[in-house]
Amino acid sequence: MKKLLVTGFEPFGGEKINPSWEAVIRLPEKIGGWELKPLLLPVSFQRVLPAVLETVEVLRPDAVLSVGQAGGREGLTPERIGINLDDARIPDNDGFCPVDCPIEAEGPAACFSTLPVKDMAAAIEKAGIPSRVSNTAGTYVCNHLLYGLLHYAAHTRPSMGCGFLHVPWLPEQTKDKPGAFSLRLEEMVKGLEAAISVL
Ligand code: PCA
Repeated sequence: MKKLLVTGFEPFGGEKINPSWEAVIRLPEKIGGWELKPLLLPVSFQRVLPAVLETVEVLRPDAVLSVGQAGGREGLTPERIGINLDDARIPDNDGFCPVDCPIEAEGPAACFSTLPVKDMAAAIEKAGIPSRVSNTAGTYVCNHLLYGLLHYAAHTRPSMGCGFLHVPWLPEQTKDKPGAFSLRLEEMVKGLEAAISVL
C-alpha cells in the first residue's frame, strides 16, 4: 500500500478546537490503495516545517495532504498554490507575527500543488459536500506549510505529491457569528475521504 501522511493543526487565534485535526483523526486507516498516517502540527511559523519534515524523513510517505481551518470558506477547498510569503494578521501560537517576509530567500515566488486539485474538488462535490478549488491558501501558517513542503519536495523528494485542503468552521465555532457558513464534522470527514480516494 502507498503511504499518505495526513496532517491537521492545533487550535489557534483563540479558538478551542481546530476542525482540521478533528476531521483528520476520524479518517479510516485505509482509503483505496492508501494507508493513512495522521500527524498533528503546531500553528507556528518556525516549528511547523521542522515538525512535518522530521516525520517525512522517517515515514517516507508517497504523498502528503495537509489540512487546515479557513473560517468563512463555504466548503472544502483544495489549494492550488503556495506563495513565498509570510504575512501574519495575528500572531501564531508562539507569539510570532512575521510581516511581508519571504519563506525561502532564493525560492520561486510560488509553487503549485502536486495533488490533483480539480479531481479532489469534483470528488468532494460528488459526495454531496460543497467544494471548489481555491487559488490562495492565504499568507499565514497554512500557506507557509504548503509552500515549504512543495519547495522541499521539489528539491529532495520529487516523487512525493504534496497538497493542502482548507476546511470551514464547525457549527460550534459559528454560534457567535450570525450567517457564517459551517459544516458538520461527519461531512468534513466524508469530503476528505472522497478527496483522498482520487489521489
Ligand atoms: N489555519 C491557519 C493556520 C492553522 C489553521 O488551521 C491558516 O489557514 O493559515
